[in-house]
Amino acid sequence: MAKENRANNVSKPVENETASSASASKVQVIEIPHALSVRQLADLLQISSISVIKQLMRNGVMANINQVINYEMAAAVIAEFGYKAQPKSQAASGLAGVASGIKRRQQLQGEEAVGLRSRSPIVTIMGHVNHGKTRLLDAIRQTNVMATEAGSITQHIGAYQVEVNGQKIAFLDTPGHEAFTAMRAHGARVTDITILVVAADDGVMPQTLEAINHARAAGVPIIVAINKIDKPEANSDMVKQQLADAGLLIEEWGGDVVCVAISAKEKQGIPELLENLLVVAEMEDLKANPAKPAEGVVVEAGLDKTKGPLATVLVNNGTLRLGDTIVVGATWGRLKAMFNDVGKRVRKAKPATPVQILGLDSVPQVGDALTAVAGERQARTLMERRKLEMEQRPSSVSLTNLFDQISAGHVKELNIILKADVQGSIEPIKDSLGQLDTGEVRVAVIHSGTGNITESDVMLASASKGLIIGFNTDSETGARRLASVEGVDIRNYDVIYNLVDDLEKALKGMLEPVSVEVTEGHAEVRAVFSSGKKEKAAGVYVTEGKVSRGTSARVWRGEQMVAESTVSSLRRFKDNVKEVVAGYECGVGVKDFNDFQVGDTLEFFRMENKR
Ligand SMILES: Nc1nc2c(ncn2[C@@H]2O[C@H](COP(=O)(O)OP(=O)(O)OP(=O)(O)O)[C@@H](O)[C@H]2O)c(=O)[nH]1
Ligand SMILES: [Mg+2]
Repeated sequence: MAKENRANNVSKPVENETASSASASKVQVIEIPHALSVRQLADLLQISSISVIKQLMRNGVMANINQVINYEMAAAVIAEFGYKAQPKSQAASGLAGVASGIKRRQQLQGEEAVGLRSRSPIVTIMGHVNHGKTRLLDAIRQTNVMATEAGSITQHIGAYQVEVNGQKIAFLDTPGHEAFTAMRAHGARVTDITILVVAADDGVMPQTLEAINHARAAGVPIIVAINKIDKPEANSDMVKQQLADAGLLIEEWGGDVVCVAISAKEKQGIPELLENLLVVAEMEDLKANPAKPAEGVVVEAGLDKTKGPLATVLVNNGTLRLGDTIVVGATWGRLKAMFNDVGKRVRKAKPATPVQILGLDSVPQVGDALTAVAGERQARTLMERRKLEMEQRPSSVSLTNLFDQISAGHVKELNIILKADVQGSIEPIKDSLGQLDTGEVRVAVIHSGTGNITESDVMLASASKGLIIGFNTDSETGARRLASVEGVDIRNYDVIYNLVDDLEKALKGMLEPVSVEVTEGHAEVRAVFSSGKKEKAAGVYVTEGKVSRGTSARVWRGEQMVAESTVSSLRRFKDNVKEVVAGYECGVGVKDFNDFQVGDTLEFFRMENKR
């Protein structure tokens, strides 16, 4: 595509509509030093760094925001924007500051900084149902996956890699924020950039907002792809307005979010989208050290009937090599074979390259971390250590443990997912919660919406170590189940005052603990005998769990409870004992109860302070 053509996308400096035809004397002169950073150049031109990076790319220079470019490169950019560059006198040069900044950064990163190379980005596509995520993935794949030999089948391995202007980009094959957040909940940050697909005929929808909040919670930058612009009813401006309302201000409107209009169906705008992806990747300054042993993340896994356990991994640091000993989640193995995204055998995989691997002991889980180690012994040690870490991982945040977590320094920001019956309830609740910030903890509503609490909400809470507040709303069954697995606290309220009051108390460590009953065991009465003057004891057989002295007990006769009290005596043969476990017989006395009958059942329980 012609250079001039693309330059049209760049917002031109205000005073310069006629730069090309203007006489040299009218062109504004900008003084620049021998070298300066991209950011400095952007400041001088009073435009966004993204615009500078884009222009540099068009000139064949890949530079990130902190990179120092020379006078010639800067002058070329300045000219494109209709100004004239002129060397600045030495003394006034601002480069000293830049250089020291860079040096500081390198010192900060210490040895780690040595050997770091730019790596290509890993991208996830998100957006509302039917807005064209899958179609876009396919369009990118069809147009940009490196050509395979005739007849070979491109296989879906969970991720693929494309090449744009000699630069690589990796795409995760599973679109949607659910998969993205599920991985994050298990500690894996895979995605560098997310493409938010919004259909121009439908606009910003609930799951668009969800996707925005999921990406934000993860700190992953967003590029907007306004899709389906081939449709007659497409309305890009409406989408832009709605995005602005959602807090995403696109470049064209003075913000810094890159936005590209596309049609996945007509394969329109795809090259622009990919080029812009590279620009944002440059801004992110993604680095990895290919010389190190590999680290990566599992993005897909399964069992092949003939090949055994298979996993697709994305290497995010180091280089993965055939023959490497690797630990992947709770399993390990030696790398027997590796295939790239077009099914070709490869011997190594560099950072941000998806490969399918063979040789693992068992099937790992999506989101598991891969680490290359020196040998089997190191592999076993690492697996042990991971297991321990898993067990010791601080429990998730709940209202009851919140204060402890704050005191222990585990929580600096309380992330809340707020679901309410109607939109009208959300703002007042958000406002009230906003006033709860204490010096130590910030209260942040990272996602809010109307409707039931969903699995996606639970995953977001889990990944963000947050809790869910439902206002006049219900939890979906799947969400409730997932919440108990993930240890996510869901609180339901129907009065705003109570909601705010509970949170305030929790933040101050004053929340009354909720007592819950924990069953300890069951026993059957097989005999009744006298144990004191008037007291009766039951000869019981412990069928389940255990019975201990002092524990609470209920006596059941069929469906009816005939007593609730505590275990006052516990004997085995003639001896007083503290505890008797399932499978043994013993004598049990229940305080203030002397009316046992053979066939009664006893239930033992204790109360615990819990959420
Ligand atoms: N006209 C037009 N139709 C499109 C375009 N992109 C996608 N579609 C159609 O929109 C529908 C949904 O596209 P998908 O790619 O399946 O959407 P999705 O976001 O993956 O949907 P889910 O996976 O269900 O969330 C399909 O019928 C596509 O053919 C486009 O650019 N133009
Ligand atoms: Mg789809």
